[in-house]
Amino acid sequence: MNIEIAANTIPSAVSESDSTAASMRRLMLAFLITGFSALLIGATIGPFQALNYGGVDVYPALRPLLQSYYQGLTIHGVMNGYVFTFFVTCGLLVYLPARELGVAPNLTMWRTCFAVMAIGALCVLYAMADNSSSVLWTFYPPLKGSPFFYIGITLLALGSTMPLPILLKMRATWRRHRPGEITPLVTYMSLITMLMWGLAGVGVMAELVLQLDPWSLGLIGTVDPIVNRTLFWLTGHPIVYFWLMPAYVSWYGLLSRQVGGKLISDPMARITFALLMIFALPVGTHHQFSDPGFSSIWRGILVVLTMSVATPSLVTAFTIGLSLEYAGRLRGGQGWFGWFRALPWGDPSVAAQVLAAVTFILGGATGIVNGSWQLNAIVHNTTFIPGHFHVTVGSVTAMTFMAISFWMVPHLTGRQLISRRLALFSVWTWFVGMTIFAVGMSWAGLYGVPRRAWVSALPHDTYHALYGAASVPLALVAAGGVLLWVASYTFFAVFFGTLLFGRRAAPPPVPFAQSFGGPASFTIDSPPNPAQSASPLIRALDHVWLLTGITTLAAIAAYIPILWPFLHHVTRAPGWILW
Ligand code: HAS
Ligand code: CU
Repeated sequence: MNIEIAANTIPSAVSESDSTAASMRRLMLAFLITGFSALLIGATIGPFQALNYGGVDVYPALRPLLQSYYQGLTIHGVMNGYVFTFFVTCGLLVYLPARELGVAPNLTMWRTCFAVMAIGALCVLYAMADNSSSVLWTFYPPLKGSPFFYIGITLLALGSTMPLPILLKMRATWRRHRPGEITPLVTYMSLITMLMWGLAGVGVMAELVLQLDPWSLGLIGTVDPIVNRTLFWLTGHPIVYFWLMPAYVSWYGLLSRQVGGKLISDPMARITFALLMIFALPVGTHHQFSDPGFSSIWRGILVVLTMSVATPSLVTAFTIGLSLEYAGRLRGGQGWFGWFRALPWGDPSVAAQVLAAVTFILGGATGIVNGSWQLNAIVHNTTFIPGHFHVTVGSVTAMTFMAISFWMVPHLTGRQLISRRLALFSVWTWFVGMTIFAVGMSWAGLYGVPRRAWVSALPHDTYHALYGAASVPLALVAAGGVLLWVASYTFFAVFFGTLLFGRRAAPPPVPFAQSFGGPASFTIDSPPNPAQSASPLIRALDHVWLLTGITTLAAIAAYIPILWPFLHHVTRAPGWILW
């Protein structure tokens, strides 16, 4: 297909009848449905784990479907953390830029991305379902799963980087027609996210291709656990930004329009993304504060780097906070909090994103605790950590993706949401459930309750002797889990109900936000904006390869000194199957 011919006929006013536009919509819908189907599986299992901490052991009743807590936890983490997020993100970060630029993506490449990830997801699902690979989402060796598991993860990871060349090609096409203009914001944010992820993926790819794949196939006999953990976290910290940045794309790129205002600052969004990219890779070892082999000097540097990577999120809090305030005041909100109340809370997409942002205040605060070396020693490997990540990925990412689906399913299918009220109910219940759950988990962690432990299988007396002091927070965990069940099933009723039974209506457009001083449209066939003034800093940030170079150097500088000694003191571990 000639991409440029398609480009001039795709979105803007004339696009909807175009066959490429129809293919784009179908493909985006496939990414969305597959992603949310994975969440359906993951979210169904989650509350069993919450009940486990509340002392209720449901696993014996779940046999032969689930053999153990660990099998359930592996499926939960992998389906939610990898499959759900990767599918939604790989759809979104191609679809939104294509719409913003008015340029067709390379559909063959995009379909390949889908197919590779789908095969990967099926392999992993098979390996987890037969209980051969209850190695949890971090798959730390020497725990040893089946080859299907590792090869499936390899395919998922590989597929998830495929939007990068698609984005680069679309941007190049757009720039040829609009010389001198800087990359439009949504495309910029998507591209930086994918460049960051492409670089970060090197860690886990090395781990899988050089160690875990051949090991599980019996081609090599042993692996080195510490080298593998370090390679995993080289990707494992950036992955949390691969979950966060697509949500930020929506907050910066769409939300201000959805609330009826404007984005307060386009440059702040760009600076945020550039900083997230540069700092994401070098901080991976903050997940290894308790691992042997790191010097105290490095651990000290790591604290500084971790606080640096939190800074762009603090910037986001103020930029998004002010953008919301602006819209709230335009809508007549007055005083300190009147603007907050005046936001369009009746729109489930808005409510989901604003509530997600509110939970992220707790997520950010707990992240800063984790990133402080001394405090990390108290909370590491306790339920405090899952407490933290359920108010980050479990709220910010999950709720923002739900929010996106509320306008996107109608946009893609021409079917109205079956019930705005049910959508709002699901969002509020998710918010309340996730907050109660996370507060309970974090609080219980401070009593030393271990994470990833089948505590409910202990004899009743032992459970109470060990964790009785934490009975209130653990009861909150169980209650939060049950609420999340209600929330997720209500959400899925709205999501799948809309797909199947939504009333036909004119599809809403993509709600691209306008920033102060920015043009209304960036599509390839809209009038050029030669006057679009950008500061030297913003022009510099548009040199994405420069940013990629800086990030690569930062990652090399951080990781060579760490890996070098490890590679000179090799540990050879055979595999363990403990479940
Ligand atoms: Fe984390 C562990 C540090 C952010 C996910 N993290 C995890 C794990 C996951 C995870 C999954 O340093 C566990 C992995 C495992 O299984 O072992 N994390 C941080 C820090 C940040 C952070 C410093 N994490 C995230 C995000 C995640 C995520 C985002 C997913 C999406 N994390 C750690 C550390 C560990 C860790 C250690 C290892 C712990 C251990 O020992 O194992 C920062 O990026 C956070 C910065 C965020 C902020 C908040 C900004 C607030 C905003 C909202 C504003 C509100 C508005 C609403 C606008 C500074 C943007 C207006 C409303 C009004 C009411 C005004
Ligand atoms: Cu991290």
